[in-house]
Amino acid sequence: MKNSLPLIIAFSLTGLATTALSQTPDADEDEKERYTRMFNQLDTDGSSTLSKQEAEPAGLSAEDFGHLDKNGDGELDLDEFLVVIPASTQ
Ligand SMILES: [Ca+2]
Ligand SMILES: [Ca+2]
Repeated sequence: MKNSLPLIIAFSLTGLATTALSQTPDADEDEKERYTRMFNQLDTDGSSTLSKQEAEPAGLSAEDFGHLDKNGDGELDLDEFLVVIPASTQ
């Protein structure tokens, strides 16, 4: 008798293939990419959102977290996280 294998859902490494924007290096885009990479590194469980625990290593206090979590679902998605990018670094 053959067992049907249960589906293994592998969330690790969701290949977010961002197009390389190397031709027109935009400072803004560069920052965004850097923070996006940081976001992905912080997202240790690969849920595409940051829990409070995951955001902690980035230096976000629970209070900061609350401010950033605009929709109040207790997680930071990438859009919410990218708000931390300094508007202009002069
Ligand atoms: Ca996560
Ligand atoms: Ca949220």
